[in-house]
Amino acid sequence: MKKMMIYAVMACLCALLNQGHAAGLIPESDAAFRKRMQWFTDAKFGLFIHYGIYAIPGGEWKGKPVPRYAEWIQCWGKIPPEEYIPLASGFRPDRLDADAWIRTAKEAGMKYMVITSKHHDGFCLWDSALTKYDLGEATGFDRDILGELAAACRKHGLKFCTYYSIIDWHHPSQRAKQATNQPPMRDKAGYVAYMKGQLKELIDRYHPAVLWFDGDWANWWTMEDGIDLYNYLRKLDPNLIINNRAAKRKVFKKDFGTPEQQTPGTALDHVWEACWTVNHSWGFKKSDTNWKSTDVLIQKLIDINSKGGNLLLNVGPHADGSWPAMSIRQLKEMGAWNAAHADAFQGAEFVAAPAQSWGALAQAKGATPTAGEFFAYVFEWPADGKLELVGNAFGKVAVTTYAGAPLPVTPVRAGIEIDLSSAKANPYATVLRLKYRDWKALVMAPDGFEVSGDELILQARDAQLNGKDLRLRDGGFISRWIKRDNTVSWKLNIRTPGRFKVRALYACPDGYQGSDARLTVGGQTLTVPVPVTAGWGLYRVLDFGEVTLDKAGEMECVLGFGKTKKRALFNLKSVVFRPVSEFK
Ligand code: FHN
Repeated sequence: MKKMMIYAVMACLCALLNQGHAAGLIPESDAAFRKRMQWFTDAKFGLFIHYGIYAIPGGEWKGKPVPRYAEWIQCWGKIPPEEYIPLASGFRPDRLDADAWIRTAKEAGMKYMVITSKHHDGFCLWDSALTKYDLGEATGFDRDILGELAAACRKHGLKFCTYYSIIDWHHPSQRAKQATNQPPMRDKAGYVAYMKGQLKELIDRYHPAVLWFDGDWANWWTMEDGIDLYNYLRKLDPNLIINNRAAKRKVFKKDFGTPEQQTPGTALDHVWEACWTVNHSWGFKKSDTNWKSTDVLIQKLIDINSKGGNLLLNVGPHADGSWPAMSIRQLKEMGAWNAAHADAFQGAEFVAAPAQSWGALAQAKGATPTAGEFFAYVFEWPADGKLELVGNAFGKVAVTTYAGAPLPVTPVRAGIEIDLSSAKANPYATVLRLKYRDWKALVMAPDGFEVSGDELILQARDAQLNGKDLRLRDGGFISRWIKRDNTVSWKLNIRTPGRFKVRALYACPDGYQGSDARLTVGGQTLTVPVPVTAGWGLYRVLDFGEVTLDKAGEMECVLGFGKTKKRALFNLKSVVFRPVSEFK
């Protein structure tokens, strides 16, 4: 009986954690939470800034490139503290123009900025009374750059927010000969008091709208510590928003979840914001020229917003406070597209409509199933000019280009087909308007497969993952399919033997495509090459062809690499067996 009680309590706790709540959190009604989060969920797009003394080496040490993120150079460059700490004396943000930073963000369509007030190296971008390892004392630089940025945010109507790392390689409690991702902890109570003191300084001086924590993976930091910190901060400022890394990001989802360098496959059951870099490294890295193209960035923003999330897009300024020219260009081009499509950017909101393999869907604010307007964002222009929008039934619908030119519409089996032959594709993303009455989502397998109800749908979340690298991610897709022997498998129960069309929903961006995917079921093997898709979060249908399953009963379906192996197979959401004929 006792064991049953324990399991019951654990089940309740997991259920609560899954909802993003956790025992001991400061009480707040759902309505009050929604009110407090309103500006954030409306914002859709924010600027992330990784700025600190790590920008001085910019990913190189003693003339040699150091791998991985530049803000981690003290760790990956194996730099002893006595060599790294003196960097601070040369840190002079002379060319930091706060007004230009925030104006550029505003023109891009961003509504808030998050800056690293203290990253893992422990260097503080403000003059803290609790340490000398800060802008005021370690550099002799006498400007209050956080104060300037906060003022510029107020002037331009953006929210000023600060990032703060729980890990602190400089603080005596965690100081080590070699900085690592799991620094020691010698005096937890003392360090927590230091953190709380610094956070109070930030709140009292700069009134950040969001405190964006990081470093939650530290093995000495617990959920209880996070809840205590969260409650402490909410009491200091009841309107403050705090990200889920204040506690443990894997189980804690308040105030918002923070997928990083990845976009969930579908909407999530909590508020969320995906953070991405415009190239690869968060901090400025001289050798990092992996700039994302503007179409990828715009499609990423649309894809994330269409799933109800925010995009927090990172820029890594040079040590002097100036920005890389490419970052300025990327934000300007994003801003031009957002301004030219304002109705479909800030005027749009999430709608629980079946995803489309060619792009994304959203609705105009205030739309209802009875009447309203959808925006269709076309990333992949159909070769034949016919765009099939599956999974949505309309009583009446009129489709036009964003500018309002009518487009012919034909009803099809699982939705409508739009004739784009008279429309012109936008190089970044083309927006169509669908003014409708009486919309409803059809019964859909996730992600756009039209279903007649007798399909067999094998979802990522139901698969057995055979390979320790494979990961099932938030939003229901499998990633990290990198080892040749990695496979996923399902048990298939065939009730009506027959011939089946087999398709998968996959994502495989440029540079990873080209492997063969091999699917075996019922003693048959289907092998197809994996074409490129526009990004890891942008899924397309992969057609494996047909199989004959002529016996009823249970069988195994296994999916993996074929003979050709490139850097990855793909990200996978689902495999669908659709009956094309039945054997009576
Ligand atoms: O280790 C950090 C990393 O340097 C960077 O700050 C990212 C941005 O969210 N967060 C951590 C990695 O999860």
